[in-house]
Amino acid sequence: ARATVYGYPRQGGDRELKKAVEGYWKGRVTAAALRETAEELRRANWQRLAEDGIHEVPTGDFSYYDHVLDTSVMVGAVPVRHREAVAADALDGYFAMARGTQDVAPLEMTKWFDTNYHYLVPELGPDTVFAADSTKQVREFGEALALGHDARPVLVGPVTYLLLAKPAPGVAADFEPLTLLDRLLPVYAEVLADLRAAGAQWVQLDEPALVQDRSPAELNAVARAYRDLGALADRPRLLVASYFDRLGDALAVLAKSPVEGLAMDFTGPAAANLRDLAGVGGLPGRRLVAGVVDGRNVWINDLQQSLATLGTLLGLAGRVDVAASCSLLHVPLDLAAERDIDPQVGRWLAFARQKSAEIATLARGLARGTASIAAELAANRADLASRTGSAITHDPAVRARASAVTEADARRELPYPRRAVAQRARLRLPLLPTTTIGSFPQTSQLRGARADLTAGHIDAAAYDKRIETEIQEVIAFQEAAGIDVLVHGEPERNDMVQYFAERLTGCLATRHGWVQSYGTRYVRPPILAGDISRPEPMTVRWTAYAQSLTGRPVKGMLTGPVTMLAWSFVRDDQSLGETARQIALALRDEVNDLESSGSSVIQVDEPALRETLPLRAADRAGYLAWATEAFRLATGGVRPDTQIHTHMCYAEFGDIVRAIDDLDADVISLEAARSHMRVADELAAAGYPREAGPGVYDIHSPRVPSGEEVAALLRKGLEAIPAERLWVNPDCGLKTRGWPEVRASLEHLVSAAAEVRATLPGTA
Ligand code: THG
Ligand code: ZN
Repeated sequence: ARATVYGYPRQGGDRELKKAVEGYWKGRVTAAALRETAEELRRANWQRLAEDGIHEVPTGDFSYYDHVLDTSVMVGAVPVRHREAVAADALDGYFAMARGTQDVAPLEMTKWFDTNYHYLVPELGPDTVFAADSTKQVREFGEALALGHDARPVLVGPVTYLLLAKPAPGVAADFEPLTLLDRLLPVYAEVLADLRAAGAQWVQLDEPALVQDRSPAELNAVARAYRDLGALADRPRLLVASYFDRLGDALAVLAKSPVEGLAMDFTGPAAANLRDLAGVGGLPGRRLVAGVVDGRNVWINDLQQSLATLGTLLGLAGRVDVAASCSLLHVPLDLAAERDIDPQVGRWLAFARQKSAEIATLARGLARGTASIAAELAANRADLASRTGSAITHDPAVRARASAVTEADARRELPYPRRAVAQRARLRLPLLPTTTIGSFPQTSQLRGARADLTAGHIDAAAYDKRIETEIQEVIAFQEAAGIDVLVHGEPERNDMVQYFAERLTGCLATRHGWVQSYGTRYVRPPILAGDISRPEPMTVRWTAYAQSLTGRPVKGMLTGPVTMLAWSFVRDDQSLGETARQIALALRDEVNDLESSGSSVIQVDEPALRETLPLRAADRAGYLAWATEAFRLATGGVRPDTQIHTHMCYAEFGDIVRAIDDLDADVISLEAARSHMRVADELAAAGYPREAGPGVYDIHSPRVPSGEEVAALLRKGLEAIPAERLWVNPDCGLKTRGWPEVRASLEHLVSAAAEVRATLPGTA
């Protein structure tokens, strides 16, 4: 048995790639220097993999920005609007597709299945002409070969590539990119031949789209694709990889195809692949790469259990190799870089390097028998036992409280219509009230103050003073601008989940645990390691301070339980619903404390509610049940006249409007400016009965909207939502924007609200 992986963190131990690419954008790094950095990072990664015991390394998984964009380049799918830039300079053209330029918009970005990685969506149409460009794949494979590695190129498979694409601008919305399959396959054939000529024995084709519900027509396309590619004379052996869930109906299709191997996920819910594989009679005479080490979470593997799985699989395939369930792109690079993690918890954790070592150990155990890895198995057993028996993972007080939760806890005292009356009486807001989503610009002084505190250059008192000054300025601005419901601006927060994770018992922050979110942007997801509780209030001090400065309501601002979960590494030893409930109870205390300290409006953000929706339709109802319960549990303890807001980013709410209603929030703010208030229509069409603030100012652009534009959007909103229930707010938080544009935009927003308000019946 051999040890392998499908992909690896790209950024380097010190985010060298981010620095080089952003340096190139700023003109501080030459194209040659960027190429050199990239080559060195690839070399270092393959060396790490080899040192950690991986026999067959992946190539082509590296990317300056995104591997789906790289695939678009490989197949020649460059949108018309980017062709000029690409023709002028391939590298600059590549970045133009990724980020846009003064003149052209970038490709759209969206989530890579249910991970927190975002890819650039291919734009295709009936006129798309594909053309093979195997340069990058061949070069990187050649590099690994020259360094003496046994290497396997990894490509996004043709079916997944097409299923991830969308109709190009100007193409009919019902155009199905999959209809281009026959045009795309010859391009893949050419790339495969080039890789064969370069010496590749195997090529991996990633088809994660096959773990989602697929129609018979789509499954038919899979059959055709692999029949045709399989029939090619001049090609390497083909390994078709799937991950993130079970293959389901696609398994039988692939098992019947002439490919030489399958790579499958056997972790979590995908463990059902084991049963399904037996069901189709296994893969006699063929290669099975078994993803038994979770590639997207940070926990150590249960080696004994994995060996048992591998043992069963031995009887189902000609040859079994060992891998992580998916690319290691989704986990941080190296646990050894962490200095502050409690060693008690550290022994439960594995990042990319540690996972590679686990894979190597399992491959050895499979090849030479368990006796050959006796020491590793014993250490692993002890580490696992220390987790099961730990007071960190089992806090009796947290467990008792969570199991005592009743239905009534997750329900407000009065139904929404009666609360709305009580809130109107208490808040006395005008029609079309104005507010913002929570954060104000995070200036370089603020970030500097935080860095100074971390480095010990200033003490906590000096830092707090700095935050108070910032809050004073934010409150003064909002009062002067005439905003109705104010915020404190969140100057004390770095990242909206990290801030809370640092203050909750049972959560861990990392120092270097960067994971690529998109392009050169990274996050350090907190690790939800144990039972979660709140030792003391987390935000009350700043919200109460802000409220003390003004007579207008100041919104308390919290991150909701589903988003906390979605943007963290979660426990794999209990259900997500259980963890969500623990977080919800901690947040409930915070919500109640905010109310006691004088907050009449409290916002609990759930931007991740939609994006966490399970990949398979059958799993969605169960998810939405615990997700909405967690939100209601967090917010259900306040008085009827305390107004609960929530906020979600991104469009496409259509399929969860019912769930949004189930949150039982009083007011929701949503992103809408770019889609010209389509969300308002969607809410209205679904009969959404509550107050809503579809965003009227697109904060993703530095552009300042005119008062006229905002007023026009508001009038559009009024066609769908009555004035008594319509709020006026930007699309999202303002922390990434600069003060000058925020000042002007919010002034326009307030004046537009006043203008439209004056035209409403009964207000003249
Ligand atoms: N926080 C967390 N996860 C997230 C988001 C978040 N996942 C989804 C979405 N938001 C991703 N969006 C971003 C936006 C900006 C950045 C990262 C992800 C970003 N990162 C800085 C960088 O790479 O330079 C580093 C930020 C830091 O210092 O912590 O700008 O909001 N958890
Ligand atoms: Zn948002």
